[in-house]
Amino acid sequence: MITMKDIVREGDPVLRQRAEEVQLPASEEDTNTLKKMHEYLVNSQDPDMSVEHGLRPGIGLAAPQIGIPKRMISVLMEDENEKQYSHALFNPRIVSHSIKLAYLEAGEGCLSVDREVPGFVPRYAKIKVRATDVNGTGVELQLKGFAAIVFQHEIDHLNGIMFYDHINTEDPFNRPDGIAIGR
Ligand code: K2U
Ligand code: NI
Repeated sequence: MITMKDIVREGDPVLRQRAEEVQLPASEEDTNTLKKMHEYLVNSQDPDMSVEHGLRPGIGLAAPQIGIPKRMISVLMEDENEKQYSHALFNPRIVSHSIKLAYLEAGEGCLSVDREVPGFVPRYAKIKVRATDVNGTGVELQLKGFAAIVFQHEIDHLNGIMFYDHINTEDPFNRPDGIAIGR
């Protein structure tokens, strides 16, 4: 199982690379890696497992965060309307997005960042994502609000972008012109 010792921390160049497309149909190795990434999110959100194994709770994980520069992400979350999302995806791509922006009132964190980085992270309020799921099936997801934010955070990791790259350095709490989520 993946534990915190497997999570790469900021400063490692793998977090600043563009991850490679996964060759499909996915190999057994890539499929297994993606399943273990999803398993980390499940374990990290289980009160007993997270305490027993010292897992920092996560709602998303990207392969570069475990040192693998491949375009694979996993998401396990519930949005502001209690809609559940459970995805393990190869080669996710944002194919369209809103002009309107959104941001988390509480700001963002990252399993690869062992420090608070305060400030609003402006992102698209709505996105359409196309990908291949862990079973090899094509998926198209229309995402908005918190789910859209989480998917953008994870897809950013595939492009070597960290959440704090988006924060306004002059005025971190300058409210982006968009929807505040979690108010
Ligand atoms: O990629 C990661 O490091 C996992 C991130 C996911 C994230 C996405 C959007 C905004 C914040 C974080 C987090 O570490 S998961 C931890 C977490 C749990 C519940 C709510 C927010 C963050
Ligand atoms: Ni992150």
